[in-house]
Amino acid sequence: MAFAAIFLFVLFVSPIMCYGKDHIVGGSDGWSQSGDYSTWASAQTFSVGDNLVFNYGGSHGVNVVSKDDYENCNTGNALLTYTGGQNSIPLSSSGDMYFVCPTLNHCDTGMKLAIKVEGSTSPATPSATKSMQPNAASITFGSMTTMVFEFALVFVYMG
Ligand SMILES: [Cu+2]
Repeated sequence: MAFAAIFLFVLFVSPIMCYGKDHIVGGSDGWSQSGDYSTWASAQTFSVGDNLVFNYGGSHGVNVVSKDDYENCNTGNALLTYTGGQNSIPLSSSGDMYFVCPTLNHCDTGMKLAIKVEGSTSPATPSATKSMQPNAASITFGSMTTMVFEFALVFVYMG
């Protein structure tokens, strides 16, 4: 019984505890043809565990593409496609990610976004006190999750 409770905790509660920041693409203007997404992205710090949230009207969409396809506005090779007007895309690994609108000519007119996702374990710069706080918090949550998981493993071993 206790094991079941811990198992459920590890499965469902821990991911919520590790829930990261939501980055609303384009802010209140959302994902549209009038946005400047390189400027928007340069003001953000993307970390593993964060979410990228796209809000847009009906004629738009979101394709996850390769770097080449981003640069050439090629929408025919999408790695992932999102539709529906609102998407929350989890940033689950570090590295570069590229997004374009699949609608004809929208990428060429600026509906393209490149982001760099930083690993959550990368050390914070000493000068950036504000950004150190979330990092410290995520380390604490990470350690707690590990502790709980190990505790659950002990139960499995004993059982
Ligand atoms: Cu579009």
